[in-house]
Amino acid sequence: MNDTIAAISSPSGAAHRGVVRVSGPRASELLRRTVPEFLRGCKPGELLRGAYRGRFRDGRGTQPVLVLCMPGPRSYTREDVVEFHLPGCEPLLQCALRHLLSCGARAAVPGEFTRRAFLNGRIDLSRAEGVLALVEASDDAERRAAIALLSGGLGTRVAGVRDGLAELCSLCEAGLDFEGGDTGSVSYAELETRLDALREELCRTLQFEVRRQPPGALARVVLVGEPNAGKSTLFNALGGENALTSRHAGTTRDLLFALWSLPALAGGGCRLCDTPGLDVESEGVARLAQERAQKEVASADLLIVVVDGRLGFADGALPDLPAETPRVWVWNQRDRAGEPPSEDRPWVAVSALERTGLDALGERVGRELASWGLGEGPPSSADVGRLLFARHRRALEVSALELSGAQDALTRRLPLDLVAQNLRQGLEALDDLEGRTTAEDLLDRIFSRFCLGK
Ligand SMILES: Nc1nc2c(ncn2[C@@H]2O[C@H](COP(=O)(O)OP(=O)(O)OP(=O)(O)O)[C@@H](O)[C@H]2O)c(=O)[nH]1
Ligand SMILES: [Mg+2]
Repeated sequence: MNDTIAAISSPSGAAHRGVVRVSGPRASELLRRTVPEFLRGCKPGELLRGAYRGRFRDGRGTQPVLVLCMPGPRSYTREDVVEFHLPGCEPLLQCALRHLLSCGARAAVPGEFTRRAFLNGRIDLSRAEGVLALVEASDDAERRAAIALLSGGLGTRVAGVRDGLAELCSLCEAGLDFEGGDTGSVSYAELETRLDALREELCRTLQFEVRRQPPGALARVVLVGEPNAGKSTLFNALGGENALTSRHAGTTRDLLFALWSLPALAGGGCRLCDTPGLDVESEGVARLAQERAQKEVASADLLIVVVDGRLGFADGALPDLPAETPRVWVWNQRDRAGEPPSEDRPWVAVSALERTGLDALGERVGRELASWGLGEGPPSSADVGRLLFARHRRALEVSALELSGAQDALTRRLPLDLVAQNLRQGLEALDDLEGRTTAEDLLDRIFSRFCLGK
């Protein structure tokens, strides 16, 4: 990062003003060469904070310019930053940029200013993503979500959990030297209490992330089937939820939503909806529940038809489903129903209760959605913000899962090194979220989606 980058950072097209932005150690030198009058009294390399008017020399002629000088580290990138505000005419801005490049700047790649801000510790990754999401927000919900990211809301919430987790981890690791049952300075019970609190906070954060997903952002996948087929059990298994299930038909009354991670999809997953069992005959409240379910079914991108394998599927058992909506057939309860008759439908056999066959189901659904162009392919700019949120959610989910593992190990009084291992992994997932340990190629992917000059 010891070179100096430059790019036009205003949107293309005619405007009153356009901005060429420069960041790096040679910013003041470039300023001296293009607008010499300001720096006359300054030492070489010195840059004084402020805004100045003058004339920009682009090698051919001069243009009126407003220069904003922001010496590092109190600048967006923490480097010396100079912005040239010029008349907003594209050829003129291009000419100014070319001149800066000929004077020794390098053309910035998309997102490079924000990447520098991140690498120099000015912002964490979720805030960097907030910048991107804000630039690309296409409606008010997205804009609000982006601002929440940008203001570091997620980072702050996660930082608390992270610190607590790091402390817990070192307590466990310190206790490793003690013999069976004894954890040294703290008891198992105390570790449990602390872990409980952290896990709860993490789950709240996760819930918050789920709720602020822009509606309609992800492909909508709806679970349908007869009452008691095991939809809610499957919903819980796929979406990590805790919806009510029971052996009585008619347990689910309302629509329930969760996010189902499908890494194969560019969007990172889909929105999964659990519905009341579809029943041809129903009245009263049950009738109202049916109507809601039907509405959701009508607007679904894909239906997962859940069938209790012991009963099989009989035509006419379900009200008509929209013929054009793609669907995946699930043969549930295979642990007690056995495998499906292979010839009748392209079944995916699962046991929602024992959580088997779920990967195959995810793969089938992902493939199906992709083949309809849903959540697949190079993401459109509007999809990008969603992808970022999906990344946050996955990191939170992984972390929550590891904490459950740790909790389980504590409850069973397993050796502390096992507990510590889970905690470490939970911690690493959170570090990924903040970008502390994020791999270079993920950073490339994230920042390459920014537009030039940001
Ligand atoms: N053995 C076994 N039992 C299952 C499986 N899936 C669901 N069950 C059981 O089947 C019963 C019904 O499951 P639910 O998930 O509540 O079914 P549902 O389709 O949501 O039912 P409604 O909400 O009433 O429409 C529960 O007792 C579950 O534990 C499975 O794969 N194997
Ligand atoms: Mg249910």
